[in-house]
Amino acid sequence: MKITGIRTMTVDVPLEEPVITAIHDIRSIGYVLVFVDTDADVTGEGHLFSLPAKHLAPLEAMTAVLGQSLVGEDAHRVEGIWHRLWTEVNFVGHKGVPLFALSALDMALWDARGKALGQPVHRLLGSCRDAVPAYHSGGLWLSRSRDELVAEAKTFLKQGFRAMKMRLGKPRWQEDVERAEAVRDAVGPDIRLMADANQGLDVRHALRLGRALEPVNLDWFEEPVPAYDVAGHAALAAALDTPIATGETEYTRYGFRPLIEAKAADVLMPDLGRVGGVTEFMRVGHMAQAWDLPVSPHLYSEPSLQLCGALQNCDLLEYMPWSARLFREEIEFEDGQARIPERPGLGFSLDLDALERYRVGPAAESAAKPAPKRPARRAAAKKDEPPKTEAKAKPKPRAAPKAGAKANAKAAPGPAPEPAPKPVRRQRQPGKTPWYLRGEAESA
Ligand code: SMN
Ligand code: MG
Repeated sequence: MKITGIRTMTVDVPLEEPVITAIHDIRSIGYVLVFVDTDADVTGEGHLFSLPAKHLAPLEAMTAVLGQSLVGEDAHRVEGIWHRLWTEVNFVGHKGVPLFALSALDMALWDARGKALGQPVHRLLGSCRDAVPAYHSGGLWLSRSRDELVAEAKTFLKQGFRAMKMRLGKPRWQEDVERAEAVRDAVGPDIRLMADANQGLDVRHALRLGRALEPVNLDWFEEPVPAYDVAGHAALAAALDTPIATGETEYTRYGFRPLIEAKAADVLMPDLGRVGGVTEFMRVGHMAQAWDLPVSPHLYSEPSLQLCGALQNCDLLEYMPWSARLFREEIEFEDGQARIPERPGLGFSLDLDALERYRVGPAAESAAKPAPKRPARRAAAKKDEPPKTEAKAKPKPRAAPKAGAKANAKAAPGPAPEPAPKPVRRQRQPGKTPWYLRGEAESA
């Protein structure tokens, strides 16, 4: 199965309400979508997300550039392609933008493989389960009042969830404890409750908070201190009974290995779009098995289901409803468990019609066609820019939540959503210089 071309597209999808954590104030999510075309009548789809969306341009550029070197390759050779790209990005670095790009391409290759072979990816990887417990992660934000936390936690229960995650990081640790106690009282002792400090604390603060939280019986205390502070995580893991979870900010097995060696984590949280795609997620998952450590995927709820279906030590999916708008299919829930899709490939297809209104960048030139010529000078590029008066997409009424999601989302949780910001649509200039190579950054 030969790769005939790589296409990319960027979208900026507004959130219904701002997301506030210790380090985030998120209004929209930017996505790079990547399509691997093949001569087998199959297109593999992958994606990565960007916070904030204005960083999409370099992410898309790197994805398109790495993708170009794959044309003519056998799409089944995912391991070989991974190694080739890894070697190619040695100079620019084995973390950051190159790894996001590699991850999205790897995801698309596994999707193509699965589609070509008529098998879901989890079966190609060695399947272990049909469904996985899912925790609701799309709420219980730091911005919620205590009453709102309690109401939202109860809503998640009504929706069928048996696990959920709240955020920590109030200036007074006593307030975090009161909030966690309120949620625990609301959900009862049998619900799995996790808490995420989003790297917002220092070790002393996290230690006092962690000790005071022990009676709340959290399933884990996530990213208590900055992700780079491996020793700090290790000190907390040694001092607390509550398991420490981290890893969403790490790249590749070489990021996870020191965490394991330092005993800095009781739960590892690889992020499919950052760790190095499906190929590298599996390596991290298997490495964790050698230490009897569990892994739980960070975000990327839909494609990560395939990893949950393939790794015995992966027993909890993070369910974040944001990404549901990307796909035609929905996650199916039953009794708090998410079913592992049996559809070929990753099992979720990008809903390009719905996403068109959020488009910020035209598809990069297909690698199958001659590469677009870069203008010799920036001044030349300016001529190709779209007129300054950009067409604004008519804000359509928001699509109703999809049916499958409704099964677990009958009541709208939390406070009334704010109106979504109007999406800005960039004019497409077919055949011209890709938008990210033009003279001026256009991303919002
Ligand atoms: C998180 C990460 C990024 C955006 C919002 C929340 C959080 C999580 O760390 O693990 O869900
Ligand atoms: Mg987190």
